[in-house]
Formats: sequence, C-alpha cells, structure tokens
Amino acid sequence: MSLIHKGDCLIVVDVQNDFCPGGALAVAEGDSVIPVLNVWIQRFRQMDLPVVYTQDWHPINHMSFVDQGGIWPPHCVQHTWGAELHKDLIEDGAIFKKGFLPHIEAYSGFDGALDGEGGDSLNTWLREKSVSRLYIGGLATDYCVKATALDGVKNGYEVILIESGTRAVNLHPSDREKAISEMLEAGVRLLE
Ligand code: VGL
Ligand code: ZN
Repeated sequence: MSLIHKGDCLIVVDVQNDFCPGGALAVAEGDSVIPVLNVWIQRFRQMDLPVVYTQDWHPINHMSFVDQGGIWPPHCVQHTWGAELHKDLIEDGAIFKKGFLPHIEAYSGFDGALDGEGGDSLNTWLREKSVSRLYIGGLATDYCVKATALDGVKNGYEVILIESGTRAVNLHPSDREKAISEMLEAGVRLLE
C-alpha cells in the first residue's frame, strides 16, 4: 500500500454512466474501476486530503460527436443520465466539468472548470490547496486519464497512475499499452 500525505490529491476521471456498461460510449469493464477507486477515495478523505472528480460535459453539438465530424457517438451530454457520475462512486469532493465548449475537445481534466463554464481551473484550485502530487484513476486510460496525467506532469506535479483503477477504450487493441508507455516516458509513476 502506498503512503499518502499532505500535498497529495486524488483525481477521479470521468467515472460517468456513458463510459460504463450500458452507456453510449461504454468502456469494457468500465464500472470495475469503482470499487478500486472507492477505497482510494475513502483513504484520502480519512486523512482529510482532497479528492476531485472530472466530468465530461458536452453540448449536443460537440465537435467530438460523429454528426459534427468527430470520432465519438454522442456521449456525456449535459444534464442527461449518461453524463452523471456513476451512482456507486463515492462522491466527496469538487467536480470539474470539461468539454462544454462546442468547438474544443478538452480530454484533460486540466481543461476543466469548477462546476462548469466560468469556474476556477483545476490547476488554480490545486495550487490554492498546495497540492504537489496527483494520484489519478478513472476512464478512459487512453484518452482523458492519459491527457490529465500528461498535463499534470507539464504543470509540475508528481503524477501516479492507479493502474487497477483505470480501463481503456481500446479503439485499437494496443491503445492501452501505448498510453501507458507514453505516460511512463513523460515521468508518470505506475501503481498496479
Ligand atoms: C473520453 C472519449 C471521449 C474519456 C471522453 O473520458 O476518456 N473519451 N470523451
Ligand atoms: Zn467526451
């Protein structure tokens, strides 16, 4: 078990209905990250350390949707069931919404704003809380988790990926592996 301490923050990426079985962009075994992440969420909260959640939050005309020329079926549309965080996930922290501008992709949690458009950026919030190290898990390994982890490194944080708390879309079967290599090369540490 890894030791967590002051300066650590847990980032739970996009554990939303649409990325879980039965959702519009279901990730295989997407919901299996929930029990793993719930343990981490409780560990962080017991030590009074911050947990933040990201939430993909698209307008119906988002550029990533196939009908707008993007590669994804419509998913995580604002105010729909698919956009809600999964009901089994323990929710105990700030929520950063992202992807709310029709013409900007925004895979990274660092593109998110507290409670949506106009809210504080994730980076501003983390700095205010004197966070220096990020533990990251959630969905999906090869998109939003990867983008958030890489931006974490770019913004000067130590980044640890909770691998058992992630699942990949795997549009191509090797995408998960490629994403993990990219993160490792950038300096992300892996926790099994
Ligand atoms: C995501 C595809 C499209 C993700 C979001 O959360 O990884 N993937 N939008
Ligand atoms: Zn999306």
